[in-house]
Amino acid sequence: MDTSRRFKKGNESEVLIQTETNREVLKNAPVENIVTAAHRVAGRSVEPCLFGQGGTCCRNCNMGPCQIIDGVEQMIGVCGADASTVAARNFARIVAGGAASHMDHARGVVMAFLATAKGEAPYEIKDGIKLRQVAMSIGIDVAEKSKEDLAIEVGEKLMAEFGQQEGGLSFVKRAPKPRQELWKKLGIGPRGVDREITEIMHRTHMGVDQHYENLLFQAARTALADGWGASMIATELSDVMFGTPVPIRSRVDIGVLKEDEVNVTVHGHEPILAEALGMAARDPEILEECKKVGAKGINLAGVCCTGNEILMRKGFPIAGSFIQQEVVLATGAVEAMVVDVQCIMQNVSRVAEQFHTELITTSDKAKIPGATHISFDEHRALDIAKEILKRAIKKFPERGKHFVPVRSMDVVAGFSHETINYMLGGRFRASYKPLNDNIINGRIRGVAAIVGCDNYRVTEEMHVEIAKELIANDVLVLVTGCAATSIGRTGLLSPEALDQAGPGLREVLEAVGCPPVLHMGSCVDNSRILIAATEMVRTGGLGEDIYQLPAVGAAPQWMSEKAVAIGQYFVSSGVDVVFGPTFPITGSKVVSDYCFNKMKDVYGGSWHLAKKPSEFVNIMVDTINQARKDLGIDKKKERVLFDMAMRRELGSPAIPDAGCGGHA
Ligand code: NFS
Repeated sequence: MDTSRRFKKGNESEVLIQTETNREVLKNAPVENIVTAAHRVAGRSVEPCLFGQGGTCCRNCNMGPCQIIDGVEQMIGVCGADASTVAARNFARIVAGGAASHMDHARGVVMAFLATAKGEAPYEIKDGIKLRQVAMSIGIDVAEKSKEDLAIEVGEKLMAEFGQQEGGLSFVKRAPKPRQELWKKLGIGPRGVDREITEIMHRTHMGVDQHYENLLFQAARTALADGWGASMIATELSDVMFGTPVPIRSRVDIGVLKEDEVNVTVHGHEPILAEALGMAARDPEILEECKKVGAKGINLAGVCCTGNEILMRKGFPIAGSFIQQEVVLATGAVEAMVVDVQCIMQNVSRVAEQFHTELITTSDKAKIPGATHISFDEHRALDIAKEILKRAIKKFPERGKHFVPVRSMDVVAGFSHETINYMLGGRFRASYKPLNDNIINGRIRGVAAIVGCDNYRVTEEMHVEIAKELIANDVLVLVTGCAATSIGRTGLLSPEALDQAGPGLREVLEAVGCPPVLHMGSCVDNSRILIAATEMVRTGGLGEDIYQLPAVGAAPQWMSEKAVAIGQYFVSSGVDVVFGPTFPITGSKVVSDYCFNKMKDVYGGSWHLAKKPSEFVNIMVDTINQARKDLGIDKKKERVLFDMAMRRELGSPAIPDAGCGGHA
């Protein structure tokens, strides 16, 4: 496709949304007319399909596709399926797609974990304390077992839960008791990880489950198998294997690329590949090869959630979030982009082709035309990682004209549940009590998670606007995924940003040197937020179940199916969740009413839809205030309302060295 004619204005084409750095790179890129997803969004001649957007296009059989219009008798499906059935079926399939991604990711982690425990992979069991905690939490006797034997037992038990047919998942038992009872009563306790996906695909096949509520219960069960199953398995075992994150300083944005080093960006999701590349990048043999081509070393930088994984465990910088993946390559300064799975735009291959950059796929599940494929196998992880880096080093002398922006921002990441425990409670009395106490006394109004993707279809940097207004209102903000990266680009992941927090939040966090926005990791690490919420309940004073907490979640720029699966496991765990600017069931009034209202009665939390940052904030603060009222802790607290002038004034601060956190 010749797209150049459509973008006569060159790299500065009018696009819907760009980060400042994206604009700068595209303006100065050594190759003209680089076309990114932003250009394609802006250049589309047709509006997004309303049936698709509202979830009422059915293509599950070959009598269709059928476009259903809610309430119009002639516009039900050929089989008779109405808007509620089709919207619920499509929604369930979205959840299945998202959950399956986390489940397959988790399976890979368990396989690497077992290989490590058996001494067949070059990683090690880094966090022996967490290994014992995890083992005990899933009912394994830890007495007198070597680290390796215990790890094998833990790995095998969790691996068996993928193919399990009956019973429950071990980590589900970590949820507050009333929540477990509710899931039991509703019949949505997940039985096995893979079983729930298969059942969704079966039940959404033509002519099977046709009751929207029944379909949505299976979507909830599958989402729970993700959040309290697969994602939690992935996070917990990654921590045991690669180390539980502690506060660590690093930088984010495209300016982390280096002039005098071999730039290797690692993009995707699985920490196993990135960890191996990190080990290989410091190998003397590789450093020697670098010297030979006049490079000072390997600069490994992450993109998307791989970035979050290696940022929070190793302090490697993040070059970009989802909407920056093509632009990172447009610098012409990247020798290799190494990818594994998920959120990799096919167009990275076209952009890479215009430079010396080699695109390397590594998962046999994810190949891209035009890319070099090097199959990754954890048993040979280090050798493969070295082979990849050697290819990148060879490319270094071929680097031609390029442009590396100066812009990058200091961040402090690494706020695992364990870290929050220690930071707030102190090393010897690790506890959530100080957090709960400060919520009860009103210094902290509540807790909000801003998660999920960034998305070129959204015209504003919503994450940032929302986060700023929430912290100004004394709401502690937790972030993961690309939302974390985009918020990091503006300096809010640094203790210096406490200036922008309300007086109560500032007072509490200043004492421990935390930023007002806590980076909790990748999207799989949203399971950390479930654990943190459970711990808040367990600590006491804020109710008996998660739905009572003054807590709320949002994914204002979501694009991936994974985000919907995550949202659903939060809702089913009792948390109110705000998505926008669109939501894929709005074509059915019945399903909309169910998701936006009735789920509140069923789970204690429901979905909400918002379009603008102010709408997100209103819903989020109101939800928190209501929870405070219900708990009887709603002492009068002035609400800070932002007008345009205040928003402008809160531009990105210049951040000097961050005070909190360890080495980078
Ligand atoms: Ni989450 Fe991560 Fe980013 Fe969205 Fe994609 S990288 S797993 S799906 S785009 S946050």
